[in-house]
Amino acid sequence: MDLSAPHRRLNPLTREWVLVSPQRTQRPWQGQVESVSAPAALTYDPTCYLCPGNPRAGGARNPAYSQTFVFENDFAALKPDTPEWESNESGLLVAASEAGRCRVICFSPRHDLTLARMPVSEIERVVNVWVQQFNELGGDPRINAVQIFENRGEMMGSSNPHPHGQIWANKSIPNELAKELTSQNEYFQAHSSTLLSDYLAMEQQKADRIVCANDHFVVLVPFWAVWPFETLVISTRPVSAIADLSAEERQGLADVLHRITVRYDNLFRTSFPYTMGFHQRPTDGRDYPSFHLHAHFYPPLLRSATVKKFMVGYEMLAMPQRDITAEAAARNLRELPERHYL
Ligand code: H2U
Ligand code: ZN
Repeated sequence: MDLSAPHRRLNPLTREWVLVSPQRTQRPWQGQVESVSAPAALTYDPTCYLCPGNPRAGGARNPAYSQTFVFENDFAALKPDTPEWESNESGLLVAASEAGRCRVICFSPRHDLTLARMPVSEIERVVNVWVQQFNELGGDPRINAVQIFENRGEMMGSSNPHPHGQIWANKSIPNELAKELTSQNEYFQAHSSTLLSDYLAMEQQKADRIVCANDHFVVLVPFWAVWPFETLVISTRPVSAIADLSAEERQGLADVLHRITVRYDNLFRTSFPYTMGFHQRPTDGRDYPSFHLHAHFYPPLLRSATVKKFMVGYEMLAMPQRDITAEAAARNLRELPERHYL
């Protein structure tokens, strides 16, 4: 096995391949350079639609909240009372109604903070809100999948620097979750252990792709990573949802979220953009012992605060590809300090 020559790696969660071309990191760069995103300077911005007490674009006004604040998305992509229908013309024109709910979660009243710049105790409050939202939305019989996520930074399409995330919760199982359900279920049938606990045990032995860890969570660059500094946050105990975590495990989650986001900011000394989100069991009331809770961080930056990876060309038409290996990315992240550069 020569991992310095071009090769493919398999993602066992999605069963998709990624092409790895380590020799290409030498090539010159004359492409697009993004502007550096400076952190917000104001603790309160009178024009921000997420700051406490301010009016939102939809006409509502935020309360003078002092910790976290959840509201129904004023421009929701899903509506709870969508009438049910299905249509199928010769298997070629296929459509179905989709019911659901969209919510926005403000992580902090402070406009200038980010997860990386919030104390662990405040991230823990965010974790507790996620748990409460998972239980509440998942408890609705019309909702079978609860997708918790954060788009961070303009580069990822976030509309506002105020620290916030979203939840889209809907009836049918979304594509990514469906792929992970199948693979984890088949693995569990064959091995009587979860795919991610066996994978984690292998990574803990090798240690070369682990970025940071505590007793309850491990952050690593997965063997099959597509994005340059992509990471996977895995619970050491195989639970299927954040709602199953003990109070101590929730603290552990807040701790690793703090540590990985600080490392990201320190990597290129910028407020690091990413999309992150949790994958959890469906909320259809069934048990999912094969499903292992985890979070994905998908950051777009490649080699500096201004050089972004684009998923174009061969990647759009054929398969994803990366130059920097998962091992090199993990080493970069691991060697960074856990104190914020600011
Ligand atoms: P993003 O930054 O990830 O786009 O999330 C912000 C969300 O906030 C977005 O989905 C909603 C948008 O619809 N929003 C409101 O619900 N009310 C507003 O006043 C502005 C934005
Ligand atoms: Zn704000």
